[in-house]
Amino acid sequence: MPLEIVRNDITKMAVDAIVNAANESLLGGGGVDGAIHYAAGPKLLAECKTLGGCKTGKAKITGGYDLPAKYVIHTVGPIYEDGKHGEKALLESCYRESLALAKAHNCETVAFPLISSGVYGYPKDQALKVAIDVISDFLLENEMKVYIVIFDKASYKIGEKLFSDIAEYIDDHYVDERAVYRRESVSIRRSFRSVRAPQVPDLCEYKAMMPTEDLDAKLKQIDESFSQMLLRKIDEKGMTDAECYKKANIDRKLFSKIRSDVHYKPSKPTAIAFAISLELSLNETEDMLKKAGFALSHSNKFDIIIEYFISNGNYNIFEINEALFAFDQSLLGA
Ligand code: AR6
Repeated sequence: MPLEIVRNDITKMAVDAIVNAANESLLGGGGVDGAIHYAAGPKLLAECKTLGGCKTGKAKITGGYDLPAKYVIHTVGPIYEDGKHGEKALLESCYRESLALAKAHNCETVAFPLISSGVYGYPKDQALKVAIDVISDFLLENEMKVYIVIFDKASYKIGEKLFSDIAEYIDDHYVDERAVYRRESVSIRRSFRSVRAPQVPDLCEYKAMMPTEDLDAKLKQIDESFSQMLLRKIDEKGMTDAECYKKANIDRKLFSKIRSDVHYKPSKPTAIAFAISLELSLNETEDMLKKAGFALSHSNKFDIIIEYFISNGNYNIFEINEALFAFDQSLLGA
């Protein structure tokens, strides 16, 4: 998954670069800045002293010293006043500048804290949205693995409205499937007693009833594997492979594996990620999942959240992942 949201202490991340939410002096402070300086040791401060500070919205890079990360990218987020003082543009710039520096230093893995969302007061849900938007735009054009590191669960909040809508949807749809199975099997037994088996037309009769091209296409699809269906759908949607796997938050290597192995069986989150990327309807999503041996169920919160987004026509994988994270579910992607 090129973009992943994880709960961790950023000083523990073994990545090429971690990003520091610093202040303009670059001489250390509290919050994540204090933690990074503490973990990196005094040589970090010594190097920072040579940099001549950093303007809000800009970024500078140093070594990582005693950290597991090779580099620290120091960026200065805006102090949030009321959202009308250019805070959003400055925060976007922090992510863009940091990513550009990481790219210039050939970093393959980068971890960000939620810049400005602590002492600087940027509302956490909005800070997260800015992070996700800028990083996902960047990943459409660049190969990199980026982590957004959330320090504590409380700092992670999807919009109240979205949260309560999803919670309501889960309440309405969550069922104990065993109870449904018992109910259904009773009614199936009853209907068996009262109804005679219907006369099923044979294949030739079906053929006569349907336009042959349609039927031939449908018959071919019965034996289609997951990989074949995926490639067919990519063509039908007029997408390129790269557009599809990037939108699915799947990395290129995994996509190549699926492309070259006609019998590849993806994990359920990966299969769903492709369905979301292709903007499949609920029925098509079910079809695609079946090819990989899965189904959507109403006894599973993960599935209901996916169903919620598909039925609302919201195919933004990053928003879906925010919601899955908020409900403690595993995320979509590889
Ligand atoms: N790992 C990951 N995230 C963390 C960690 C950690 N170890 N510690 C805190 N956070 P803040 P700002 C989260 O206040 O708002 C400093 O004094 C935290 O929960 O560190 O940009 C600087 O010197 C929050 O969500 O940075 C500046 O003066 C996020 O990191 C000023 O604070 C950012 O909180 C910058 O303020």
